[in-house]
Amino acid sequence: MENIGRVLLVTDVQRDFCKGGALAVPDGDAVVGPINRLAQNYDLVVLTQDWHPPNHQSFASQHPGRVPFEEVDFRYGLQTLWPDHCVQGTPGAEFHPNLSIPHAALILRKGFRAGVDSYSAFAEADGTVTGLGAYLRDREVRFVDCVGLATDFCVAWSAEDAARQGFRVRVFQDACRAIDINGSLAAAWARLSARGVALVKMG
Ligand code: VGL
Ligand code: ZN
Repeated sequence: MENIGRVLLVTDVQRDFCKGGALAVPDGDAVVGPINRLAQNYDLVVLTQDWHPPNHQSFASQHPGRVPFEEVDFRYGLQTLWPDHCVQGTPGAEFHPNLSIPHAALILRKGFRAGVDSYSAFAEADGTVTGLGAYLRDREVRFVDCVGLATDFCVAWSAEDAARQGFRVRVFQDACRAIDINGSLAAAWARLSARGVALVKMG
C-alpha cells in the first residue's frame, strides 16, 4: 500500500474549465495527464465536481447589468461573477473525457445551492460544511495533496480550508492551472504560504 493516511484531492477537472469550455482555464487540459499518473500512487482519491443549477447566483447572467469577472457584495461576502458554467447535467459539467481515475472513492459535488457558491470542498461560501473534513478524519487521513482547476480559486480555497482543519497540505503546482484575474494567483499563494501549505512539484 502506498501513501497511507494520505488523500489526493482532485478539484474540478471538468470540460467547462478546459479548452473550449465556458470558463476555460488557460492550459487547463495540461493537468489531466499528470493527475492520471499521480493518482496511481494513492489508495484514496477524492474528486470534486462544480455542479451549479441553471440559476446559480454566481452567474453574471443572473444579475442584469453585470458582466463576468465583476465582484458583487453577497450576504456572505464578495462574490466574483462568472460566465454560466458547470450546469448540472450538461456536457460542460462532465469530467474531462481523458481523466482516468477509476479507483476514486468519492465524488463530491459543490455549488449546488442556487444562492451559495462553494470554491472549497470543505465548506460552502456561507460556512456550511460539506462533511469532507469528517470523512477524511474518519478514514484517518492526515495528509491532503491538492491538484486540479483552478489553482487560485477552488484548489486554493480547499487547500486553505484543509490546512485550517489541521491537515498537512501540499499543492502540486504542475498539476494545477490558474484563472489569474485581478492578482488572484499571487493572492492565493500568499494565503496558502501563510497557512503553511507546501507548494511542491511532481518533478
Ligand atoms: C471555479 C470559478 C467558479 C474553480 C469554480 O473550480 O476554480 N472557479 N467556479
Ligand atoms: Zn463554479
